Amino acid sequence: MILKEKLSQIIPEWRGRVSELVKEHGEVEVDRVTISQIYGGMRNIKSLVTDISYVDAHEGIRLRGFTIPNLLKSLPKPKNGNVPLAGGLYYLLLVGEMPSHNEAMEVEDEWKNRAFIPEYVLDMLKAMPPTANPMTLFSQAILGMQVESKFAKKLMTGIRKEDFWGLMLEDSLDLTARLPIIAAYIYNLKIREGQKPKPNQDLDWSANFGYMIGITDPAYYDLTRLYFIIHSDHESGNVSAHTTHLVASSLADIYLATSAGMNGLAGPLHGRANQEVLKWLLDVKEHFQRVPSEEELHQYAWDSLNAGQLIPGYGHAVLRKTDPRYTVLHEFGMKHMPDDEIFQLADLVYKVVPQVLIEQGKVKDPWPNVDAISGSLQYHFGIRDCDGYGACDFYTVLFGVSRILGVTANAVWARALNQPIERPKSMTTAMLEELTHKS
Ligand code: CMX
Repeated sequence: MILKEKLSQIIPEWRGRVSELVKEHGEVEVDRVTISQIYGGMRNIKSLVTDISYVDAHEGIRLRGFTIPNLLKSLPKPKNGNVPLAGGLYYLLLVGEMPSHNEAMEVEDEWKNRAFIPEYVLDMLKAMPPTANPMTLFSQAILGMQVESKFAKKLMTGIRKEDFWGLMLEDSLDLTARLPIIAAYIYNLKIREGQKPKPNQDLDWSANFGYMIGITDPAYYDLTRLYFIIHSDHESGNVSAHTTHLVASSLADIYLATSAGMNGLAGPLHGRANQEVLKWLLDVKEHFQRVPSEEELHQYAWDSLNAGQLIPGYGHAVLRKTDPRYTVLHEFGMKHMPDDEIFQLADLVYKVVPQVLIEQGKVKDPWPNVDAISGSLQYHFGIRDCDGYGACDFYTVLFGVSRILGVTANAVWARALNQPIERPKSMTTAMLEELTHKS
């Protein structure tokens, strides 16, 4: 298998590089930690390492050194589409080199061969009440498949530490291969009378999701490719990535770890913001019974803030500029749906809300993140009405399908480099007060 071969070649060199760094320079200080950082959600405490992606506050994400626009230009594309293959992205995340078209297709084929969902998973999802949140079902499906973990089985029978990563890779490929089918089944359970999804052998991993929920528009297939690439990774400190890393650090397998990560993604301050944004947009439209003027929206945004509400899709813990993932989705919208009212409203919000947040003076980043626009594009293609409200509680599942590419790639590398169990130290308030007396 191409990924295993490539990784077997490069892992020994990385092991040497890391062990020399720690052995020769282990005492070098990276940064200081302040009391406000300890109380303030550990913002900007540099205590994690990943070579897969890096977020610069002003430039945004780079995946293996590639900015989002560069990535979209350089990754191999399918013959029948204008946006790259997720198989190529997964190769890049894992191996660290831009794949050829053949190499990207090898990963896609690897996924096709493993794209099978055990019947018990479908039964389990079907048995849940219709009101169950799609993210609960998604996390549950992942956790349910833990019974098949090759890593967990071998760990019980004894396996050398150096070989852990190979089994993490096996599990990661099994899991990622199945995710579009699981996501499609959850969607179909909600609004397509539980139709059992059957992948189309002629389509790639991303487009197949669209096919399995009954969409045949090639523009939507391009949107799935774009969506699954840009949400894949956002360095290691965000809740979904960090949770997955933390849980896997206890030698939990990839199913246990990513299911936990997905529970974090389901929070409204993280991945669920994409749904909250759409609800916000639909509320605005209902309130005015049309797309409002800039002045009306300015007042509406102020009223939301004055009522103590967040404006979803705006702000970020690291970014301090418009998220480049927002920009590429916006470009996609301008090309495919410039006249769509909800897309136009999302666009208007971008003209108005940053100014309102700047006037309020509280947020560190008044600019849109990826979630500010992603739902409106899904809505345009008919992914809606999953919750009887018009919006769709399903969007975060799509974020999850993509995010698992990044977190599994990181988990494979964490095992390859033998990263130990995570265990930061806590202190008491009295201890911190005591420190202030000394300083
Ligand atoms: N609307 C209103 N107030 C906001 C705000 C927003 N969009 N973003 C931040 N604030 C407020 C915070 O609640 C905080 O208020 P208090 O001082 O009263 O507690 C203050 O501004 C300062 O916050 P910050 O330092 O700028 O932001 P954080 O790093 O603490 O939080 C984030 C970052 C993303 C959680 C926050 O900006 C937010 O809640 N945004 C809206 C939800 C959202 O879009 N989340 C998705 C993020 C991307 C993702 O993970 O998918």
